[in-house]
Amino acid sequence: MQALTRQLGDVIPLPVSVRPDPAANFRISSDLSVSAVPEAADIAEQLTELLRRATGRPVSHADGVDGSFRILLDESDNVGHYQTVKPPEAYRLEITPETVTLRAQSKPGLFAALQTLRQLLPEGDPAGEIPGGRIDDEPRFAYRGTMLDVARHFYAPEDLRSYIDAIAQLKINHLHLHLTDDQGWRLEIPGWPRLTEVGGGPGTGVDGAGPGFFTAREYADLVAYAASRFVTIVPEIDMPGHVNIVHVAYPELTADGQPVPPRTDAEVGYSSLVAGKEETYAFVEDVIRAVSELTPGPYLHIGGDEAFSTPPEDYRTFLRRVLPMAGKYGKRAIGWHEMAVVDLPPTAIPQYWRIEPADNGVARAAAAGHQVIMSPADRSYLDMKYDKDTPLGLDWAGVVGVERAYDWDPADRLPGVGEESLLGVEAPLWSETLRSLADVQFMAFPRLAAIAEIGWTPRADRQWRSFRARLAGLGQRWAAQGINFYRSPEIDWQ
Ligand code: TNX
Repeated sequence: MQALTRQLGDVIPLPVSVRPDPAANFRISSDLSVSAVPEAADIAEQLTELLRRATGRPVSHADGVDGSFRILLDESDNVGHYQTVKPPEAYRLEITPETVTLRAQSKPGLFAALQTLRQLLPEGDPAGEIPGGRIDDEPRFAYRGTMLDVARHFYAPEDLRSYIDAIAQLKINHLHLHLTDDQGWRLEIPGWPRLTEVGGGPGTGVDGAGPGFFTAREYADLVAYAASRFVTIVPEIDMPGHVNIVHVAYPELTADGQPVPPRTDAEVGYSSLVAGKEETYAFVEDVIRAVSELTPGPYLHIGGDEAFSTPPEDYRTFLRRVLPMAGKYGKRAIGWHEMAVVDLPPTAIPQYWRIEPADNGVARAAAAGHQVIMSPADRSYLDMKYDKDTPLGLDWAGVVGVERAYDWDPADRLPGVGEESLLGVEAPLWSETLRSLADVQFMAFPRLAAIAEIGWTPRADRQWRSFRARLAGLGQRWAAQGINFYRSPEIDWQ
């Protein structure tokens, strides 16, 4: 590892305001100490651990504001760059020769400051420097997400924890888990044990290659771990399509009550819950209640995509019954954009994934005041190949290189869905072709860094040339962390 001091702005996502002061570099010395307000003891612990690892030196704990690294919660100065009240992740990071100060009004801001600082640490150099100056920063969008499909292939909780650590460094703050699909059901639901006995058993997943499921306890632990990284879990139960495994486990829910065979191919659009059957809604309500109880975050994703074998009128009937159930159990419903064919409950959020800007009710929903999440497949789908030779992934939305993932804007994607309608941006990763955490990392990194910057950095400040140069530096950190990122030839990796 080179002992070069980073430039203060050498961070992804690029901060809103960077004021370097090269005369104010902080030199790593032998008496590093961390002090924090009591509310931020957990963040102090994470900082202490990072400093120990980066410098190889001991790091002590200091009381009050006496540390060389200080973590402060600050109520004053609450006028932000975009809003009159700052978003929770707003922070200031100040580096002088004597001290490094992380300051925010709330803990998400302190955590964001910590991620910025982490990218500025002289990793592996016990005598290095942290670049001097001041950063004032806050996100463009509240929702900066990524999705992982754990249905087509399951990943163990420890793999997900490692993935959460990696995405949180990019200030990604939502992890959408696609928990169910035709080939598998990955979350235990009380009263419906066969969902996971069958749907998480051997031979599930695409090609039968990805068995496994979360017990309710494991899921709750994962949600709590994500929260410690300021990541909100967004659980998805995909309905009314993508449900073959439900019918394998519970044939009484099929149209004629007859059993159906399990399927492990990657086809879509052939299965459907039965809209005209009362048992369907008893099942769905049990699932929505259980998932809502296990999930402290505000969102529940009900899927709604590619229901090609659900007659259109049945699709509407189904959604009109099911969408209000999310609200009944205290959640805001998110659904793939297809759901916008019905009048949505006021807080519901369509997630747009189309390639071409043809509308299907999303602009109408935005006009009615709904927030939208942008995930256009030809830019943000992490399962698309980087180029035609990429060994993993699909290409139905084209190939998506790093520049292509970076050089677009969510506010331009769909007429009628501008900045003010956007809750944020999400990069989905479907797992039909993936078999391991290493495969997930290979598809996600570096492109997730591009989506993270789109979600955070002011639009006018984003430039591919700058991003490309900063990405080369981040690659070094990924390598040091053992992250299996794709060394795209578009980047001059260091
Ligand atoms: C479409 S886009 C799907 C998924 C597939 C994915 C593969 C969307 C909401 N659904 O069922 O896994 O393509 O890229």
